[in-house]
Amino acid sequence: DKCSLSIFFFQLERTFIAIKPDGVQRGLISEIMSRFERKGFKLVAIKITVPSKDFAQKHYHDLKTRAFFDVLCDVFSSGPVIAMVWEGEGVIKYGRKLIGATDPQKSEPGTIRGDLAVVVGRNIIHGSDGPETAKDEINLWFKPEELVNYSSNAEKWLYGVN
Ligand code: IDP
Ligand code: MG
Repeated sequence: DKCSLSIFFFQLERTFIAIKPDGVQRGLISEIMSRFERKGFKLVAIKITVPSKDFAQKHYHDLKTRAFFDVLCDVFSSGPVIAMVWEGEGVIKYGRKLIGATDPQKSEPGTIRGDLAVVVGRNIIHGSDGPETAKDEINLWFKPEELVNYSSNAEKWLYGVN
């Protein structure tokens, strides 16, 4: 019937995005989320949680040899984080564009860090840097059943599929 025909098939690329404790404390949750939402990306998982330091070290394990690793993990576990998974075509790479450069001083105006942050140690948001890290980070932060599969009404207008 007509209902079962209205199932759309998309490249279900997903990325892990976190609003860090400094972004939460500064009241930037909805500001940051709206940039992903208005772009056309789809929220498929979200939670608010205070990561333990041990969990922060797992999340940032790639950086464990860096001098700033300990401070980074302290800041990251210092308060609530908004952990999210966003879905859409090209969301991993384009999510990084929305976020801007690691150092807010080098982030372009119009990006999240360019518009809303000043120093690298308080750059308010995390985003996966590639397909492998996206998969690993989503698995670290969420159980499979916490990821919600649904089609949004906007998809046919975003992607032009009908
Ligand atoms: P990214 O968040 O843009 O992916 P990464 O190189 O993965 O950047 O570093 C993770 C986080 O570590 C950064 O977002 C930033 O908060 C922090 N960081 C990176 N480089 C420095 C530094 O040179 N000094 C202090 N903190 C840093
Ligand atoms: Mg990174």
